[in-house]
Amino acid sequence: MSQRTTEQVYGHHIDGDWTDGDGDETFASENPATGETLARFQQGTDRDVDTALAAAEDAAEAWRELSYIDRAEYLWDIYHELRERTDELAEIVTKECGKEISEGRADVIEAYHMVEWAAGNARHPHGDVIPSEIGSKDATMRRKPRGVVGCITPWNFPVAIPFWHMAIALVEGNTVVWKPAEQTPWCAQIIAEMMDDAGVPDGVFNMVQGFGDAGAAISEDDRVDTVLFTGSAEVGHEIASKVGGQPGKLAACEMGGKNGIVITEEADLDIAVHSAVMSSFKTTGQRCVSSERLIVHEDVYDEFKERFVDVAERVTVGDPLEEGTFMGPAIEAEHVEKIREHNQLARDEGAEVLVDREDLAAEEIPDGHEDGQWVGPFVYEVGTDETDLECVNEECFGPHVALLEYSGDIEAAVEIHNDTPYGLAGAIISEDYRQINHFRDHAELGLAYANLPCIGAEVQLPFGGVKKSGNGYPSAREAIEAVTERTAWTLNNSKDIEMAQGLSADI
Ligand code: UN1
Repeated sequence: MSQRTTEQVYGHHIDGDWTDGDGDETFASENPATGETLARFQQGTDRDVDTALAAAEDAAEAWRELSYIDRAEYLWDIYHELRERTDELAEIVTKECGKEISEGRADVIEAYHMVEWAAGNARHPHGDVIPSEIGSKDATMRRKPRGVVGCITPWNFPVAIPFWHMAIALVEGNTVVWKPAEQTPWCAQIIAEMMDDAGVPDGVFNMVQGFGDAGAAISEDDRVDTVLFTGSAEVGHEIASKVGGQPGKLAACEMGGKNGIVITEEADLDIAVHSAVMSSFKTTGQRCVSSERLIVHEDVYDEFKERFVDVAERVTVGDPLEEGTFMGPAIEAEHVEKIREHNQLARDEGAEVLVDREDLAAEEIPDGHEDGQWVGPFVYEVGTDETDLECVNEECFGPHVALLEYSGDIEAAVEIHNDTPYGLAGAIISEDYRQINHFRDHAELGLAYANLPCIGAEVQLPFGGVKKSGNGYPSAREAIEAVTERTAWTLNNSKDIEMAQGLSADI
């Protein structure tokens, strides 16, 4: 099932059927490490989205009538398949998005963790019993599915993030129309095959391959009740303002950040270097939680800088399928260009460049990988009076990281940390609990870590950001809020009508 041919063109999955859809255009999935074409796919049109939404609407009523536990049964099948095929799927993730193989595996593992959480949660309470002022009244909160959920997902977690959205939406009784990232259609095809194999009823799950126009057609359609989006700030802000602003519609968007790590004078520098290298360079800096700012106290600055630069100079950038490679390629040529532009911006703004592996040396590029999208670490320093430079405020989404030296106390560090329009993930490295607690209470973040990298969140935690990083949590427990309505359900057990707030019931 996972063998693909480049002759066949794979289609969409709409209303329980595989279909080529309405369009004539096709697009290719490419291995960013080699430039090789992996498979070809149909490019979805507005009409395909329309057909998928009609199917999702038709299927909604019967799906919501099933019990939570019956709906979860479909996901348990997928859970077992993801577990059984982890290594095979990890290789596909790595081939299609270039993440090194342990990350490919972690992506699939994160996916089945999410499926396990969502399906297991079907047996947990889904409402509240709430006290009433009136003894004879039963007051409760009951949940109902919102209806049709549009899911728009990124390429960097091509298996995990689709399940963040869809596992929750489906178990809660919604039907789904999904537009996967155009860079990872092969992973999407496999997920759709799993839904098909699990026998998810026709129209409950629909997948339309394609580009941003197909995503926009989903998010802007009135039949969609909730949009779950994870991806770039540019697209997320557009969806949040267009969709979130419409009465009756809801958008939970999680976007990027200009994530920072504060390394205080009380830091264990082994932990500091290790955490910073993981946070800045894993996934070639292409996680929305990757760190692009290291805010380091003057007392430890020189030593930290020397050790960090040393590792950044020698981390392996190479064949992502080889165990032990630290960083694979960037996702595509256009993105390499964007990373280069960010690096150039730092140079133009007068930053002191400490590591420049933008052009990898020819001997670093593995044989047969000459057409890969290679770009290595870029590290620079700027003064603390330069925190308004564009290079330290705009997200690069690459292995591009600034060192900022600070003096003074933890308050000063947190002030620099917060001086960005974003607020997704961040960390403090310190052995002093007062500094750690100050960071916990004052850093403007959705995900805050102490003495750890700021990547690698677990699925049972809330995942989302503050400020420009998002307006919602499209995963785990918090995603339930986005895909359900809450009804305050009140029942009178008496023959008399008695009102709250002392309101007279006399007529
Ligand atoms: C993303 O960065 O786009 O916390 C998602 C992490 C992963 C998810 C990252 N669990 O690093």
